[in-house]
Amino acid sequence: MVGVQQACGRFCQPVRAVPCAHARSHLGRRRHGRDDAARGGWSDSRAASIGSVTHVTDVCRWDVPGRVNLIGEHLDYNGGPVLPLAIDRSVTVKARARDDGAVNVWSDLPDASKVSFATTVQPGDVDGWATYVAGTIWSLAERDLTIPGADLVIESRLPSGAGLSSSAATTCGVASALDELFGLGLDTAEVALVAQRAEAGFVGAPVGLMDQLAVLHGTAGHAVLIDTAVTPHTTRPVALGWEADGLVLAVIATGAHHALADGEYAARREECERAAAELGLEWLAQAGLDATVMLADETLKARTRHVLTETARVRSAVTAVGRRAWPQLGTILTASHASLRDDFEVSCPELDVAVEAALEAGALGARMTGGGFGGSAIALVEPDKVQALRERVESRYALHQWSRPEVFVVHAADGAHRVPAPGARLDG
Ligand code: GAF
Repeated sequence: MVGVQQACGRFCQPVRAVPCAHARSHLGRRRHGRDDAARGGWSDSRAASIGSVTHVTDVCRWDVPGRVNLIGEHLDYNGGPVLPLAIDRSVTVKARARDDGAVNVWSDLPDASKVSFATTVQPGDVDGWATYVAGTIWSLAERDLTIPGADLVIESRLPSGAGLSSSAATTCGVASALDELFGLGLDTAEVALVAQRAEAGFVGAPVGLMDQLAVLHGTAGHAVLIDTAVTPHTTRPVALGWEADGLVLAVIATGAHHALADGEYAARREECERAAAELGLEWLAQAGLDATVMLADETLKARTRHVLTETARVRSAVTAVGRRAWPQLGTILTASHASLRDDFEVSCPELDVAVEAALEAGALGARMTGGGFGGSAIALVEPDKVQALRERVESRYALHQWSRPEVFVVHAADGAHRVPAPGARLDG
């Protein structure tokens, strides 16, 4: 077995790579047993002949949701707790095996034409939307899991660039579909690491693991509390009772540019790592309240202040959710936004105006969600105020001559799951 260094060296422990299909059969099966049927009980010799694709499901299909992060922003690479939820908007990945070393990808994204590349694709070979697909195939190959070839169709019901993790949905969906198609034997934790490595090593965004774990572990009606201080990260469902109490979670997709690969995300991460190193800590979220006094640099002080106060806010939010204390939760969400705007400096005018307008329209609380620099805000609000919220945000945006934002309600949904596909089996 070979150790594979994951994207974010200090963040992820090396994971065993699996050199060939028959050696993988002992590995943990994906949860829900959703993929077991499709593996069809290969014998070792058949599994070893993976390159000839003689006994695989013809077509498989995975549906993977996007996510919003309720709270705990920029903590997943700082060893803090995060509380995202999978949402009822998803990406579907359909996959069919090939055996000629080629990968063809189609998407229903606007202006996306077919993209083709070799299974030995390398960073820089593919541009645009297909980098997430190519990156996943590259990430699998890094683990000695080079696939023989595939045709893939990506269909998205997530607005792209909205900070709702269409990238994690795509990478996790591609990894899950190829895992099923070729019997790669990946468990859920490995799918998350393959997907994260695709973004960090191929796309160039050194992300944490929050999005991947959220879209894989989400359950309807629940958020996922993730502890990123431990490796592997632990996940726990947290029941969300606000809908029973007459509230909904609205998303305001600002339409503003959101590109984690731009360098700002990496810069924040580097600042946090520098602050932790100066404090002699493994994780910045472990710092005591005196940490900001001990740091000389004003920027590092501010970044640390966000990480410490946000960590405390996540814990308070979990308590508020448990007590169904919605006004208190709303106040915590709004305080999170102020911290991201003022101390972590990852907001932008479009997000700030969205949050202000949501509060003016009567939301209990609102904040940006995700990496920032554009993307989406969320608001906890009564259903009959959603239209007023939409109109308020639209009129504020019109004053700035910004393009019209999209406002919609989301519900906590199940994570990645296999969808029965009509494809026939090829039995060699
Ligand atoms: C992005 C990243 F992908 C996540 O890992 C996380 O860091 C988030 O930004 C900020 O909380 O979504």
